[in-house]
Amino acid sequence: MNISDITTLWFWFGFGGMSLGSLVICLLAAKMKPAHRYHALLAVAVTSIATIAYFALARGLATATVGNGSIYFGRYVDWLFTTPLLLLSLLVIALPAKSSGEDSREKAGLIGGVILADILMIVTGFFADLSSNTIDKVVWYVSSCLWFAILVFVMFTVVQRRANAVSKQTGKVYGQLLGFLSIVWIWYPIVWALGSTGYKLISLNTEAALYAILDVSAKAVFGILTLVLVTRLKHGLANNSNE
Ligand code: RET
Repeated sequence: MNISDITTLWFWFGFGGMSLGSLVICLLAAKMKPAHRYHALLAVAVTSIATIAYFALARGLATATVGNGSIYFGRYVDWLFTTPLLLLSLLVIALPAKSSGEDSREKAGLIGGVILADILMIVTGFFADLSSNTIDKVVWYVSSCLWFAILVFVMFTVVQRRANAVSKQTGKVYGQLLGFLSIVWIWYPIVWALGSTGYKLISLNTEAALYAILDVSAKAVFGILTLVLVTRLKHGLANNSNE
């Protein structure tokens, strides 16, 4: 195992950022109406899982040696749990309850489909990391990117339309959060391709720094932003007597 001190420092940065994020989310939750706290529950579930993952990474527990390199498998375990929860936190905004049986089935299909594509994206990305053969690696990587493209496409089209149909404000808030999420998420396959898992154009330290900054943005900052916007939205809806 070859974890330099700087890489470990970035893991601790991730641990600190996620802990602080969890704390802020709990404080915001305390101010929310109990009926709306499920948004905070999703957000704090994500930051708590990441806090554990970063602690394990920093302590060298979530790393394995495969062939002549090391794999930070803790990242994939973290992503496998947190990315579906992050998508779910957006989906519950766009697809609220109160609907007919037919509509519920359609919603369940959408949620299941998006989350399945996400899981396949992470699993195929992990296989790409495990592959030592270049062709295998490229095939797994491209397949992961395709699942990514599919889930982003569905979130921007079908789900955005459903959010717009709920109310103008819901469509706007969903769109803002999805915009933030896409800008952060798009960097993951880029860092992966440039880093130790791909072309090795950036050092392990830079890779750890970029993932830590992306993770804190995608989880803690995104969670806080979601709660702030959702609270404002519910407030607005209450004023318009829709809720
Ligand atoms: C991999 C490599 C293969 C190609 C693609 C990837 C995408 C990963 C993504 C991860 C998102 C992680 C988040 C984590 C937590 O906050 C697996 C890197 C497309 C999009 C948001």
